[in-house]
Amino acid sequence: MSAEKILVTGGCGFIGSCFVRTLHERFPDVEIVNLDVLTYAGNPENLEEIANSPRYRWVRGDVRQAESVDPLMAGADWVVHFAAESHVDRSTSERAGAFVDTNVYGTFTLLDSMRRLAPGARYLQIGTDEVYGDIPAPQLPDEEAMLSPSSPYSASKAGADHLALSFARTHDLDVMVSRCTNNYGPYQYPEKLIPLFITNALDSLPLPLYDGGGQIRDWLRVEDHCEALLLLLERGTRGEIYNVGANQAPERTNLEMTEMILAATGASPSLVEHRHGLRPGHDQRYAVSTEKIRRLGWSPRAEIERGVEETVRWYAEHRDWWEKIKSGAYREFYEAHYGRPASGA
Ligand code: NAD
Ligand code: TDX
Repeated sequence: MSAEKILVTGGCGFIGSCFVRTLHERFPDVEIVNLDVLTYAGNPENLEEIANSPRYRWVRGDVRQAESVDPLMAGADWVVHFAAESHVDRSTSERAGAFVDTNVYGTFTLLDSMRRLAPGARYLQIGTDEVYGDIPAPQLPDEEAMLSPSSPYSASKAGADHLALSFARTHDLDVMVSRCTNNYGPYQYPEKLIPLFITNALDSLPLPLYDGGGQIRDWLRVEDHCEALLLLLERGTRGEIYNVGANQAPERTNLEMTEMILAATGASPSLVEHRHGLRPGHDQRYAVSTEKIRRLGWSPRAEIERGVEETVRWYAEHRDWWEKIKSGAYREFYEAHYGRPASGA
């Protein structure tokens, strides 16, 4: 461990908050600064348990604004960039501009600040496997594969990856890019498939399964992702890209994931509601080769059935966390997108 100050962006979101909790637990001598503007997806409650720690500080500010980023950058040893617009369904509507703005320009602002104020820091760009696009089975793209993003979300993330790597080459910065598959676990905003279906199932509400449910995602527990990111910060090679994924065998379709959620919640299969046309350009399959990070010594620990059961238990025991979200501004997006109310409320 060679860092004394770590700047994390987007730490009030799903994966960022897991990463901050992990850092806080693992590194007792490190100062953690979390820059998060709190979009609809950001929630300081995700980090309530360390809110009063003298080693942790949340600063409400925008990664797109140098005046927010610069004061936090000085002295940073690691910069870990999670902040993003992250929901594909929101990027396929008129909301797409926010994705370009935050994911591309926000990444630029952060890198430019690091170039000026912390040129010796190690930077990790949190990317996604979606940049490789729709992958025919049984292919597993490695880090050299061509990028072929399908949605404005994944295109903006591909742009961010390229910017990060361009700063490594042009300005000789210590930059790495990770590209992870779909995460699941506690504190995930209930717009993504797993938390949406779990919370709807717990309330006996319909589960809107898109396009037949035959699509494949390589589900990874968020804690396993965070372990991979720590390993990269400690042992990764500068300038390199690393895929991260569970390599589920057998691969699971969305329908199979839905059945696991139904089994774990005890909800009725009749809740499944087949929907079409809600995800234009819907990718059939995501999958990546993870040989490179596995060679560094990482492998996922969580097994999927148990992971889903534990996740269901967490949402069942934390209704206060998600009921507040589902009765707030989230309702507007839900009603516009699915054409029905988000809850019985
Ligand atoms: P999330 O939507 O839960 O959280 C995003 C966080 O970023 C929020 O706290 C939000 O307030 C903050 N944020 C957004 N715009 C900001 C801005 N302009 N300035 C400061 N903060 C801002 O996202 P997540 O699911 O935790 O994803 C985190 C990162 O991981 C993203 O970069 C995403 O692309 C990537 N990723 C996610 C997954 C997944 O399955 N969720 C998989 C691979 C990669
Ligand atoms: O209501 C739904 N019904 C449904 O069938 C929703 C929200 C999703 N789906 C399907 C679409 C996808 O095939 O489930 C699959 C997963 O969808 P999401 O949870 O929205 O995730 P995905 O689009 O795969 O993207 C996620 O993983 C990669 C994250 O949102 C990204 O931030 C990450 O980069």
